[in-house]
Amino acid sequence: MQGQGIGEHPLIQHDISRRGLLKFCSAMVSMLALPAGVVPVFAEQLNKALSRRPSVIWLSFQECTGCTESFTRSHAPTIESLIFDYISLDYHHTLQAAAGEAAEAARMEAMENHFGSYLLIVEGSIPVADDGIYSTIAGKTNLQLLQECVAGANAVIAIGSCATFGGLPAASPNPTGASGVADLMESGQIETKPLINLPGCPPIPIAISSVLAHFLVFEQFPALDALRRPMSFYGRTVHERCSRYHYYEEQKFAEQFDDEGARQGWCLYKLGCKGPITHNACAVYKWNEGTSFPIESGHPCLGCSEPGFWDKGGFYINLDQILPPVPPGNEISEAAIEAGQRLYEENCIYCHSADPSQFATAAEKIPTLLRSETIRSHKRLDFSDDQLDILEKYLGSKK
Ligand code: FSX
Ligand code: SF4
Ligand code: F3S
Repeated sequence: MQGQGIGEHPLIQHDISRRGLLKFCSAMVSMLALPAGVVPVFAEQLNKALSRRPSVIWLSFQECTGCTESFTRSHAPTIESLIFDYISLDYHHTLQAAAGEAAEAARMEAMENHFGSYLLIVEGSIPVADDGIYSTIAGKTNLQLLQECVAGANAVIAIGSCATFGGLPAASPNPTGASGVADLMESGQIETKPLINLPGCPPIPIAISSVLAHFLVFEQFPALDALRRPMSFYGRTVHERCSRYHYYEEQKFAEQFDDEGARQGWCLYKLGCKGPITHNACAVYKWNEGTSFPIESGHPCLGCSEPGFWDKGGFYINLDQILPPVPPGNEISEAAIEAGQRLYEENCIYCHSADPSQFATAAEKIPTLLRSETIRSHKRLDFSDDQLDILEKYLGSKK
């Protein structure tokens, strides 16, 4: 394929013009927050990578198939879905034509032929209680299947909140011991490989195709946050880009689902919206070809892309009621330490040391500094007074 220009791109034979391909690549580059100048190289490298028909094995465990549905049905056959036509999707329970032994034989063959170089996509959580007996495929537990497939993968993409953090199947009391891929890597139950998390129930389809394209082009994942989510899609909260944000600022809140505020499209904070603490780009990219997303359709954000989705905080409970209380004086509760650590890890470590004891600024100066927005990167932060207090106390406790 050396020297092949994008004019001979396989996608072009699929009625996608060269211009269309460049337009697609420039959208991907912008979504991935890469410099605009890389578009031609991106297109060229994507061409080369797709010409090799990279092998992908897609495993589905405890889930509702919403992630696959979201990805395959949200767009008419556009270039994103054609990417899937040009990778070699060697195993996918829902999409493959083969069944039973033939399907397993296809998986074994792909693993043997591409050992060390195939990409593994995991959808759904993995039950590990009672030796994993709660979900088996072809006589193997999900955990065994995952162990086998991770061993030969060059990287793993965990898709959806179930595969990333356990999601709905891990809701209390979690009888099956449902776990996400990262936890299994951390506990040594599966081999550690480069891993990216794309949470959301379901995740945004374009985040899946962009990450896939990035990996095909650069052979590595884009910049990740502390929860292994791509910063370009999960670096900001839903709240920051919400279409109802101006109502939040004007303190115009719907108090009931059928009151005048709800009819006027006011902010849903008082109906339990978790947008202020939820990192996702759904407010920008939306679903069904950009038609809508939960808040635009009148429902508060449920925090579907955060760990603890389902158990952490009731869906309709006002955030003020679940943010940890701040004790008087300089005491700090365990819940506040946990919340402070989370605030620090999700917002501060991109510029400051991951070790909070190395944080240079005096803790008591932090609220004033952040409120003043003198530092450009602080402008995107939107901490409440309680959160600033928690952050100050947390960092103070680490000195
Ligand atoms: Fe989970 Fe995805 Fe929610 Fe469903 O597969 S993230 S339950 S949308 O389908 O895993
Ligand atoms: Fe939007 Fe929710 Fe923030 Fe209100 S609280 S602006 S509805 S994200
Ligand atoms: Fe999920 Fe909240 Fe967006 S529930 S889809 S992160 S609005």
